[in-house]
Amino acid sequence: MEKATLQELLESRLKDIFSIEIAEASPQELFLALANVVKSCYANDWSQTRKNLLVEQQKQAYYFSIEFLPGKLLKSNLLNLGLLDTAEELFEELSFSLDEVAEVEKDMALGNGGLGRLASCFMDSLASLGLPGNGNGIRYNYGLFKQKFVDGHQVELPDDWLRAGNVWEVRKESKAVDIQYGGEVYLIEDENGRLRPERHGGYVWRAVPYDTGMVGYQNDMINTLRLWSVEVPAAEEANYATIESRRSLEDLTAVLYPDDSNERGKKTRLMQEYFFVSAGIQSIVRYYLKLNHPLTMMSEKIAIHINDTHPALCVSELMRLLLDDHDLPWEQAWAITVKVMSYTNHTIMAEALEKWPIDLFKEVIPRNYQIIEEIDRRYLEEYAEVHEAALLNRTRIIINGQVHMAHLAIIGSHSVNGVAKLHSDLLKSVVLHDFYLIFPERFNNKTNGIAQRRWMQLANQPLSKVLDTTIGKSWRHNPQDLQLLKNYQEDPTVLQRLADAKLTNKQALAEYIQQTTGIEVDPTAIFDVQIKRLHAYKRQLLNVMHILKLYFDLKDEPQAPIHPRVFIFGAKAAPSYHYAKAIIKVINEVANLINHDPTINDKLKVVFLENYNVTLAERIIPAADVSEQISLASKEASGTSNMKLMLNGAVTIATLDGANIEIRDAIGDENIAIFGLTEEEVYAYYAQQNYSAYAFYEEDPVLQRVVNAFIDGTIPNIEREGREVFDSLLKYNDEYFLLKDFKSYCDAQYRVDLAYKDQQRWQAISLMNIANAGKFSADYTVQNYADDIWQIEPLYAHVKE
Ligand code: 26Q
Repeated sequence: MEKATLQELLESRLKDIFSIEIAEASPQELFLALANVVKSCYANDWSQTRKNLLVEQQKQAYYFSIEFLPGKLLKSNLLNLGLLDTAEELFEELSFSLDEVAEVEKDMALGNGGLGRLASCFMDSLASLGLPGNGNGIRYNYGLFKQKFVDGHQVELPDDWLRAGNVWEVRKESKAVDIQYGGEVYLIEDENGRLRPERHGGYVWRAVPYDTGMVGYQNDMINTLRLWSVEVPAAEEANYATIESRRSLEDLTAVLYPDDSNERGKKTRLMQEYFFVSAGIQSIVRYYLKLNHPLTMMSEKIAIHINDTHPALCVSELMRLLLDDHDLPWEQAWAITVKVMSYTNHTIMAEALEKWPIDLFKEVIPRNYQIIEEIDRRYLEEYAEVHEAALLNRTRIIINGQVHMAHLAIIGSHSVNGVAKLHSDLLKSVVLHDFYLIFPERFNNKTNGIAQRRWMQLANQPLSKVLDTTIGKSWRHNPQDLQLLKNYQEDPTVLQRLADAKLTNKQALAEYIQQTTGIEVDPTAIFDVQIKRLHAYKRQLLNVMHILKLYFDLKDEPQAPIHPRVFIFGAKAAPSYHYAKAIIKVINEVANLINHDPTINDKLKVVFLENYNVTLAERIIPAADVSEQISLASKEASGTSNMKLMLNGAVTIATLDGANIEIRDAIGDENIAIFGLTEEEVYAYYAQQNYSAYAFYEEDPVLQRVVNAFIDGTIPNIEREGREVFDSLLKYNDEYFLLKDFKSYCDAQYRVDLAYKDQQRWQAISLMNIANAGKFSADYTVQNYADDIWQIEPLYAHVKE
């Protein structure tokens, strides 16, 4: 599209909506008008995609996820439609900046972290690969809380993201479905001797879908992300006359649960899970029946993916529809279900595995509970002759009065995958070992990936331009072509261009830091970044301990030859995660101490940026020199910020955990700083139960000084939090082995400092990181899901050349 055409469209939208000219428009008005223009640019392709799907009847995948984390969509849609450069030029010509307009959009934060962002990267890749793939989730009225720091403590504020409306969504009233909750279900024999459920009591709520177009990268493909919102069913308005009765209904899709590991036993959470599962499965079955094929062939047209256990009820809900509404015999319904379903596990932390008390299940979803009991009974019966009773009792679905959601998902799916090689291996050998004995053929690995369009093309335009001029533009379509950069490892001009792009990004971040926190940072310092949810296992505290060590080194010897560093943190803690909040307070007070200590002479700065989210990630990642991936080996299923930072040329300090191992394999030991216990060593400690944190503390004076700093008054204002941290390390024997890994972490940090001082060498390492990041493209990951698990193919009309 020509710039002039875009301008005309924009002008006419501004007239239509606000009756104003471009020159008088505010960024808000420009955003809304431009977003509407963008929407109209893909409107035709969206309906055409749907038509093509109906005509071709190709198999489609449905990605069920209780979280999606798309961030802002304006620039991403412009990019994928091929309009980004045009829009940027136009706005410049009109003396506006597109960035200022894009800034107006609310960051769509309907997820906690890695799992939700992965779902959104997958949506981007599905559309960009021309694959028929739909998202199915919940339209929360409030996204993940906004984080503020008050006196160094985290305070949570509501994220009222829908207040000014959401331009991208389309309400589809006609596609609403009813969701049944509660009551009692009796099984009554009908004239054919078949048991039929008869429901007494209970209530029906309405699920209304809001669809958002997922725009493919320059291929005219528009997939659909369908998010469900709760409403009072029209026929029942009278029953919801009181404010209280409405409130409990409206609570259902009001908020996202802000805990990314273990929110336990909450009825509303279970109702949410059933809500988007039942709505999604009903709408899929309805669609499938339109195609006029027998239900027994459903797996030839439909693949349903269970993203972690939160949508595991897909299994019992599809069974319910096939049995109760479509009269299929159990065996047929079960065969269909297992062929249609697949499941991804995202955690090995035992405490995060989802379980529900059976009483709650009976109360909220009685018919699904009956079906789960029957799946459980038949499971024991079917395998009784093949496996020992003890094994079956450990793997059955209902154990000790609780429904085990992972067991339901595994037994009801044909595929179970982990999210990195190590993680998938640990699933087989430890976490899900019992299931591996029974269903070895179901287990496979799909290492996570990231959307390189958002994380390079959008977030890092300076580097993208360097890539274009150096290796051509093919990497924009095919991220594997980043490999071409390897030819320039020793080319000083290219290395200098990369360094210049990095500096530009660091200057921009420095300005943001100055504006938002008042802290001055030097763009020529090393920008050392740890951005992820705050969790004990991710060991932000280990990072803090190393910072304290450097602080003491400089106190002892102010001229110590360390290159200046800015440590940058971004992290939210679950509101109920007391210990994580204590760490936030500690980091903020350490920052206060160091940033204001004149003897440090600005050699160290610590910056904890508020409200880490997708938009902030897009600012931080392009400016990072060092990427902190320091979880205790075996605990981080994959990690994805490791991939984003690598793609943007940051050098990684890492334990051999999650996808870090595959990153190391891709770039070689000389281009990454590895440290710490291996997964085998961690498990050996568990087996021998002989870890003594105190022993490490006792023998290392440096470590002593650092650990003591939490309680000896060195860091002001952390009396309570410092004691909690100190106790976690010494009184409770340091569950995540920080004291054990401290020395090797400091050594790795020292190697990084040395490497940075040799700028030529550093740039070459950075280049190798960028060049090898193509492997971690979500395009590649999603292609593997499509080939191995879903068996879906690109929609014929949208295949990229
Ligand atoms: C469960 C029950 C009740 C309430 C909330 C939850 C809940 C919500 C979110 C449990 C877990 C999550 C999110 C988990 C998550 O983000 N895991 C991360 O997934 C990434 C993508 O695979 C991996 O890269 C990370 O390693 C993993 O930690």
